[in-house]
Order: sequence, then C-alpha cells, then structure tokens
Amino acid sequence: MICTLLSIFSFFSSAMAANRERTFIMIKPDGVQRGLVGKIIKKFEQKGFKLVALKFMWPSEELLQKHYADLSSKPFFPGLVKYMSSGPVVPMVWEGLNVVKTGRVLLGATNPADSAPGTIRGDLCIQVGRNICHGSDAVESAKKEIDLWFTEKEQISWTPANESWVYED
Ligand code: IDP
Ligand code: MG
Repeated sequence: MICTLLSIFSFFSSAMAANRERTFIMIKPDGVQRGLVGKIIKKFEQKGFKLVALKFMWPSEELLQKHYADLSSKPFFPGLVKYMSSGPVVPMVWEGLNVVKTGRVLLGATNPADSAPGTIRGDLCIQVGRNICHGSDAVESAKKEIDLWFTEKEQISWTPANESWVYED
C-alpha cells in the first residue's frame, strides 16, 4: 500500500518537475528596435509556456562575451558581441514541458534563410547576424544562461490560473 502510494507520488512529482523545465529566451537589440517585443512574447504565451522572469536592459560587452563564450573562436564573434551590445535587449525565462527544445522550434533555425515559415525567425527576419532572438540549446546551457542573466530572486515561481487547461497532470 505504502509502496503504491509512493510510486503514485513519485510519478506525479516527476511529471510536475518535467513541467517546470526552464529556458533562457532573449529578444536581441534588432528585435527591440523593430518593435517586435510583444509579438515574440506572444508566441511563447499563446503556446502555453509560463513567464517566470523578464527584464529590459542594455547588456555590457563583458556579459555578452560570457554568454557567447562557446563561440569565442568563431570569426563572427567580435561582430556578434558588437551587435548584441548595440542597444537594449529583453532577457526572459520561460517554463514548461520540454520548453528548451520547443522554444528552439518556436524561434526557428539559426539562419532565417532556413527557418520555417510560422517560426519567429522564419516570419520576422532575413539574415543570421540579425536574427532577433536567442534561445538556449540544451537544459544544461539553459541553467548556465539563466544564472548568468538573472538572480534567484528575479525568477518568480507561480501557478497560472489556466494551468489545468494546459496540462493533463
Ligand atoms: P543560436 O542562436 O540559434 O543558438 P548559435 O550557433 O549559438 O545559434 O550562434 C549564436 C548567434 O551567433 C546566432 O543566433 C547569430 O546571431 C550569430 N551567428 C551565428 N552564426 C553566424 C554567422 O555565420 N555570421 C554571423 N552571425 C552568426
Ligand atoms: Mg546558441
């Protein structure tokens, strides 16, 4: 009996943990300058993902060098840091089941020339160096990026009123 209760409990708690996966999404300076902030946020909201952190800030080159450290040897790295520090951005944390992978699907391929119509990049931009948004590529990198851009306190745990209409459990 106790074993059955424990296994039911662990089933529900692991399902709930899966629903609480988080990713780091950022509207880049071109997305802000082109007035696309609302449109990009709306895609994530309408999908059913939960916003847990958001701010508006002008990022330093130092922060961006850390954020894109994995790309530091690429020839486009200096231009990337210059572009990303050229104006304000909107960093965000979104939560939900498979949000890292699905978030990338919503953004579309890195190069807008290859992004499917219906995706954010597919519909709203043209060149890889002006692709308007960022999304973490794995759960581990999402954790790192969230910690780099947000404090614990800036991430708000809350239960949306419509949660049982988005998830079965
Ligand atoms: P991602 O943003 O889809 O994860 P990454 O390969 O991690 O793609 O590259 C990070 C960012 O660097 C891209 O979103 C894009 O802004 C920029 N970038 C990638 N490849 C190129 C390139 O060949 N030329 C210019 N910028 C690039
Ligand atoms: Mg990347």
